[in-house]
Amino acid sequence: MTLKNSIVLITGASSGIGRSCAVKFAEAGARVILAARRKNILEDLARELKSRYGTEALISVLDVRDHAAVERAVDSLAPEWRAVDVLVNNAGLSRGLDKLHEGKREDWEEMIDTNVKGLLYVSRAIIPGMVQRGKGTIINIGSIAGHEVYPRGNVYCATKHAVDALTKGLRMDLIDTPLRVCTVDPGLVETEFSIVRFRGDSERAKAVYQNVKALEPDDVAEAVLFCASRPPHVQIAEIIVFPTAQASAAMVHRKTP
Ligand code: NDP
Ligand code: 8X3
Repeated sequence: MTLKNSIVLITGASSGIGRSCAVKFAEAGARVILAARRKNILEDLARELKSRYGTEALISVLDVRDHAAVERAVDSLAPEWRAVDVLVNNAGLSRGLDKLHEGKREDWEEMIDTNVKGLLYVSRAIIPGMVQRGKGTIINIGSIAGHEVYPRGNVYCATKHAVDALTKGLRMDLIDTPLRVCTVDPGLVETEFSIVRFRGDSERAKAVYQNVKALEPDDVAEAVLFCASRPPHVQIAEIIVFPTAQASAAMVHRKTP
């Protein structure tokens, strides 16, 4: 299915997997709506996409945790941007790696509000239009943490298990429509994810990717693009992508330096 001139809304487009998705969709000729909180980064990305691919890109400075802001952002889309063809629900984060009984309430709330409620708010605002138009692909970025739990992953893993349940539930609820619901669930990807998780502790973040060739954001974005570009009768339900040196959430082979 060609993506040329299709409208693709990507949450969390300012970094990592979301940014790579924006580049891949732009390369494929799509028009992109770039949503995240960091305006300057989105502006730079929009400029880059315009100069590299001639892409029409719209910036949406948005905190997905704010349901009123999400509704306003979608309601205020100009008519030529309204008919979103592909929604990539990517915005997400992890905070901390603590034992549950020692965890911080504010970390739990940020993860649940972003990864679960944020995804719900954006989906609720965008999907009715897709249903009305009889066309649309929703691609959630889950995680291997949505299939397996790892020590100290407790709440982050719970949010990604919730994303898995929401993906499956949504697919059932849309069964009588032409809409498609997909999930791309990566293992270890080197992005800002660990810097965010460890609140700027770059040494600790670097250690996560030490002595292992992690996935690059482009590797995941290619899987997302694959889901979106299948013929209309093909629905890729789920793709799990690991680095070659990973076999489960907690089993990563690190080369001895
Ligand atoms: P990054 O930290 O590099 O990117 C996260 C993106 O989410 C940023 O663009 C950030 O933008 C955005 N974001 C975070 N909170 C909000 C918010 N409240 N409102 C709007 N946007 C928000 O991490 P990744 O690219 O790795 O993460 C992307 C997704 O992939 C997440 O859902 C993550 O859980 C998932 N994932 C990551 C893996 C990994 O190993 N890296 C593996 C499996 C899944 P801004 O700060 O500008 O708002
Ligand atoms: C991010 C990957 O394994 O750190 O979802 O949870 S992991």
